[in-house]
Amino acid sequence: MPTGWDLSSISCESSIGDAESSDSLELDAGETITCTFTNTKRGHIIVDKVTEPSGDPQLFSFNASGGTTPTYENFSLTDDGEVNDQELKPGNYSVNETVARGWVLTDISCISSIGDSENADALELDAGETITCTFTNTQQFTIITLVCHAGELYVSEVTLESGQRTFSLSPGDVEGLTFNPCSLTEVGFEGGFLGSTSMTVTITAPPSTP
Ligand SMILES: [Ca+2]
Ligand SMILES: [Ca+2]
Ligand SMILES: [Ca+2]
Repeated sequence: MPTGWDLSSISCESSIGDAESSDSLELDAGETITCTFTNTKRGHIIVDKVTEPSGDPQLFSFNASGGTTPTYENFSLTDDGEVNDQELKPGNYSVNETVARGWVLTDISCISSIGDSENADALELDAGETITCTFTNTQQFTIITLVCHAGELYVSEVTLESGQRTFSLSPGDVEGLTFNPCSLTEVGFEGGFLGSTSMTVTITAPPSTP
């Protein structure tokens, strides 16, 4: 059997109406037996990962299901790494992503080599078809740590650009921000934005303990 092919059926017909099996043919005088071997080509499901911003090293896990011998196996991807390419028998499959913390799944698109319309959660893989699905994730800014002199409570504002993960502030960057002689305190901030190129964040430092 050539690789990428399966023997899907064998049928034998006798000209005199006998029941015939290809592994034990009983040829009678004047009989013609016609055997048909049918091979089915496997297809491919390819999944590519794209991150915004591009090339982020974050690993994304995918749950895959469907198929028997072989089954469609789970896998993980990064943007820069190889795509996942599995050779499978024609049938119904699905693939979905476990969205990593700090990321949003912003697009899934699947393209069929034979022009079918395909959805990642209900793929219909045909013989010889290649379906390529691209999962795009957009990064939220995750943890922003503001290091400040926390001798006193202050409120300030900064503007973050899309894709920006961290920032730091210096005296004079922001109106009202002053550095008092006191111990350093880390202030954690978590949030995210989509659909805009910038947002303004209000940061409130906690009261210090004397
Ligand atoms: Ca016969
Ligand atoms: Ca990629
Ligand atoms: Ca298809």
